[in-house]
Formats: sequence, C-alpha cells, structure tokens
Amino acid sequence: MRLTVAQALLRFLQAQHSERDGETRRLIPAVFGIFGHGNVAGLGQALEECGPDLPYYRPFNEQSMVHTAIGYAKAQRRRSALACTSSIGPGATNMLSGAASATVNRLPVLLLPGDIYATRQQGPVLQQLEHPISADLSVNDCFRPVSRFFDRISRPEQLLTALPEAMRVLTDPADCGAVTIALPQDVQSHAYDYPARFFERRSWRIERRPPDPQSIRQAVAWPKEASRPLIIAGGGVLYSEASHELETFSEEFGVPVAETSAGKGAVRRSSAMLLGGGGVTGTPAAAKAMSEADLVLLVGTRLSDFTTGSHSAFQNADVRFVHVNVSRQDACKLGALPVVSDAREALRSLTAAAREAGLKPKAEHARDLTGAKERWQRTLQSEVFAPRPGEAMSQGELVGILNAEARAGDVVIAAAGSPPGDLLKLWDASGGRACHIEFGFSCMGYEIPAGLGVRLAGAPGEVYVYIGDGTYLMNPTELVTALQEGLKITIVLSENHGYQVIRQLQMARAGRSFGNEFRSRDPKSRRLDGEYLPIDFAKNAESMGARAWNVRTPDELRRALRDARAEPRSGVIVVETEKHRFPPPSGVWWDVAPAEVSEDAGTRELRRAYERDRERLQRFYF
Ligand SMILES: Cc1ncc(C[n+]2csc(CCOP(=O)(O)OP(=O)(O)O)c2C)c(N)n1
Ligand SMILES: [Mg+2]
Repeated sequence: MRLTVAQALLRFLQAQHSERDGETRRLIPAVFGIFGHGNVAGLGQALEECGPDLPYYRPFNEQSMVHTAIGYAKAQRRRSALACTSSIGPGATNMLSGAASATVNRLPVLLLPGDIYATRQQGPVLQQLEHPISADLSVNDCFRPVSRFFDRISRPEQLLTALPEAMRVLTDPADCGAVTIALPQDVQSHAYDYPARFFERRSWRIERRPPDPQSIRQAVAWPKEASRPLIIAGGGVLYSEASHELETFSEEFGVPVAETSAGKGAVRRSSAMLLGGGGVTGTPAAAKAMSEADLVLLVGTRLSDFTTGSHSAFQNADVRFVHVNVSRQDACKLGALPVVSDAREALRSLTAAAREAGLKPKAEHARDLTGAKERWQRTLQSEVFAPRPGEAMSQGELVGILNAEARAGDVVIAAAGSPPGDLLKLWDASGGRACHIEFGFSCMGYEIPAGLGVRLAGAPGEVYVYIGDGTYLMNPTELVTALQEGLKITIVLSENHGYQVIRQLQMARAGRSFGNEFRSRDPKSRRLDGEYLPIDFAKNAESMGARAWNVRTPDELRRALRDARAEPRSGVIVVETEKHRFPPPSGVWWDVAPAEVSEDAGTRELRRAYERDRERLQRFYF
C-alpha cells in the first residue's frame, strides 16, 4: 500500500488493540496534537484523512496533552494509551515534562514529536538546534532519558520495526512509560510501498506474569515468624486490578494495609485493616505500623522517599521485606525477597499458600493498631475537619466536605502542592469515591489536563480536580479544552495565597519565609513580602467560559459542590483557605538537608536537629 509515513503510522495505530483477562480494547483510540510546520503537512494531513475512527483532540499546551494522556492511561489501568503529536522545537520540548511524568509513573503514552529534516539540505530549519559537532542531534534527543523506548524515523521502512517495538513497550507492565517516535518533518510526508499485512488487526496481550512457586513458598514461610506484619499497597495493585485479592489477604490473615500515593484507594472497602496513606504524608497510624513492622509485604510500589521516609520509616531492627512487583528492579529494593509477578496473581498464590500453611491473624497486633487508628479518627474529628474560630477554612475541612459530598463513581485528582498529601492522609476512598494521585513526578500542571484524561476514559461520576492556587496559575488553560470538548471537570481550588507547602518546608529546613507567597515586592525590603496579590481566580475561570463560585464557609462550599454537580459545564470552585494551617503530620521523617553553614543561628540549629534525626533514623536496608 503506497502511503506516506504519517498515513502508515496512523493506519497501523488504528489496527492495534490490547487484551487482558479476555477484554479487548483499542490500544491507541485517539490522538492529541498541536500543529506547527513540523507536523501539519505530515501527521496533520494524515489525521484529517483518518476521520472519526481515530479522533483528534486539540489542546492548548503540549505538556498538558501528555498529562491528559497520563491521566487517561492511569484511569484505563494501562490498557489503552493516547498518542500526542507536536511540531518540532518548542512544541516537542514542551512534551518533555510529560514524558518524564509518564515514565516515572510507569504509565504508557505514545509521543510523536516532529523532528528536523532528515535530508538536511534546507537547514537550519525554523526552531532547529544546531549542535556544533553533531549534525544528527536535535532537541528530541532530550527524550531519550525520559522514554522507555525511543526511535527516530529517518527512512519510511523504519516504521516496520519501530512501531511493533513501541506497542510492545506500551503494553508491557514492567517496561511501560513514555514511548517516543521522533518524526523528521520531511519524512512524515514521504511515500513508501508498505506491506498490507502491516495494517492487519493486531492484539497485544497485557501479560499477567505468574509468580515463581518457590518465591511464594519462601514468602509465606516468613509470616509465621512475624508478629507485626504490614502490607504497603502501591499503584501496581490498581493497575493489576487486584483490590479484591488484596482485601481478602489482608482481612483473612489480619494484616493491616498502608497505601502509597499511587496506590491510594487500593482498598475499596471501609476495612478495619486499612490504616490509610503511609509515609511522609500519610497517617500517624500507618507511621506507627511501619515503624514497628517486622515483616512488610510490599505490593507494586517503587518505594519513593515519601513512602520510605527517605529510608527511615521502618525502625524495627529485624524488619524484612517481601516485594511483589512486575519490575525486578523494584522487587529487589530494600533487600526484599523479590516476587516478580503481577499483583493479582501473586496475591492469589500467597492467599492459597498462606491458607495451606495455616496462617492466623495475630490478635494482639490487630488490637494495637485499632487503638492507633481510633486515635487518628478522633484527631480528624476534633482537629482536622473542625472549624477554628478566627481562621479561614482549613484545607482539612475542605477535603472533609468534598469527601462527604462525593458519591460512588466520582474521582478526585491531585498531583502537586499540599493537595496530594491532603488526599493521601484524609480521603476516604470507600463507597466508590476514587482517588487519583500523581506523586511520582508531582508535576504542577498535571491536575486539570489529567482531569480531562480521566473524563475521556469514561469516569461515571464527577471528576474533581483538587488544586492549589499556585498550580492553577501555572496551567489553567486546559479548561478551554474541557469546554471545547464538553469534558466536564470540577476544579476545587484552594486559595491559600502561595506555594504554601514549600513555605512550610522552608520554615522547617531554612527557618525563614522567602519567595513562596503571592505577595508584591515591598519597596523597602525589596523582597516579595509586601501586600498579598488580589488575584481573581473566579473571573479568570469565567473568562475561559467556565462557571465559577467564590466560597468562604463550609455551607457555601457544600452548596457550590451541589450546584456544580447539577451543572453540565466545567467549573471552578475557589475556596479561601487558611494560609499556614496543615493537617497534623504523620511523624515520618523526610530527608531535606538544611544549609551546613549559615550566619543565621536558627538555620544552624535546624541543621543540628537534622543531623541528629538523620543519624537516629536513616538506615540501610539490604
Ligand atoms: C512543575 C513544578 N514546578 C515546581 C514544583 C515544586 N513545587 C511543589 S509544590 C509547589 C507549590 C504549589 O503551590 P500551590 O499549588 O499553591 O499549593 P500549596 O503549596 O499552596 O498547597 C511547588 C513550587 C513542582 N512540583 N512542579
Ligand atoms: Mg497555594
């Protein structure tokens, strides 16, 4: 079939499917893109010819479209991915943060940046980076470290090898992430006689790799000796759709569960075994369980420093780890006994083996943790969800109200600032009130585009985007895409007048407030500590066509949330919140080093305290 490279690429994508558990879906059901000279005559022409079988969506920022694709892939549990096409130069480099977010979070996205002319004669073309000693290098080479597969198509027939590889990586649970196929501007329009067989329907089975029986036997031999076991559930539980198996194992053998950010909502029931979020931004109950655990069953987590407290959270001198993960790299972290496997398959095998071994819950351990959990519940009621006289609403109160108003089928999204920590600590995901936290790359600006991705993936209820004022200011523009496409999202914006989570960290590690609040430059101090800026977020949202509400009180927030549910359009609820009020800490340490030398006595004291804590808490596990 004589086709251009761009036409062949899209025709190939139209024929690709994924299959898991007997369910087949289109692997790449849509393409997002912003055109420029680097892709308009190539991919743009081919997309227009495709018609509705491969719908095209036009966003307003290339980074955002990759974030939409990530939100979509996460909501699809990695069964489908979106493609994103950009022009060359800045259009392409705008996708880099998205590529890194996808790769860090192990979520499949297909990136198709335009590239400089393969024929070279006409260069430097507009937006070309000229490297003094490397003529085959372009800005797209920046995608290499943030992609799980990279190729540049400098001849049409290269598609025949590149595209199957791309599909293999996108559908591999251990290898997936950003896949980048760079497409030189001229080559996109070149024609070639492709074999018709290349475009035949193809299905990529997303494997459920079973565990090695010997590692299962070894893994269940350990819990018999353990008196304080704990499960840490990561994103892998959600991607593998292993919630039922996780709940069964945890409840049958009385093993409490803490969830990571990516794994938030892995336990769907209101289970007595659930300790909530674990790690730096988790609950004190989970922190206690982590600190005391002598056996930790890790399931599908990459063990970021927020989970391990920078290798300080597990304080039991005899602690041992078993790690179920599709990636052997992750499974071997912390010196764990690796169970390289799909989470659902491994949990089923572990449950069967534990039954056979006659494993029983440890009553004393369960009682102990129930006490810690009840204390946390009391703190929530008396401190976190309760109003404080003379203060604006706290973000804790905000989350409590949003959680109470949420219904089955709704999903709340957060990624940067204090919102992801708030949700990990406070959100109750039982009753089908799903939670989607991106805290692998924690990229400000992920939230609104991801909301579109979650909606596009078919969220049945409300899609709430819980976002800080700073993050909203970084990237509110995909609201326009939401309205253009009728993809309804409801943004709940906490107006606390600054990058307050960073200010809080700064106060704890540097001791002085500097540069984080939204204040004008003071003529005397010549610093940003003048008046707070009067930013009208509601007007900003309205100017893009969204509905907007300004709220200050809990009742106003409840009313706005109900209005928003009834409203077909996307909207923004701007909530005035207390600037420096945060929910109580988990007690888990985090390694952020204060300056080793300073003129300031306060900073020196913070450094001393940091060194004491580091010495006392941080460990090597091997
Ligand atoms: C793209 C990007 N730039 C910088 C950061 C570092 N950062 C993390 S949170 C944050 C402040 C977020 O402010 P806001 O959204 O208002 O949330 P708040 O801290 O007030 O809760 C910053 C700058 C980041 N995570 N992502
Ligand atoms: Mg803020």
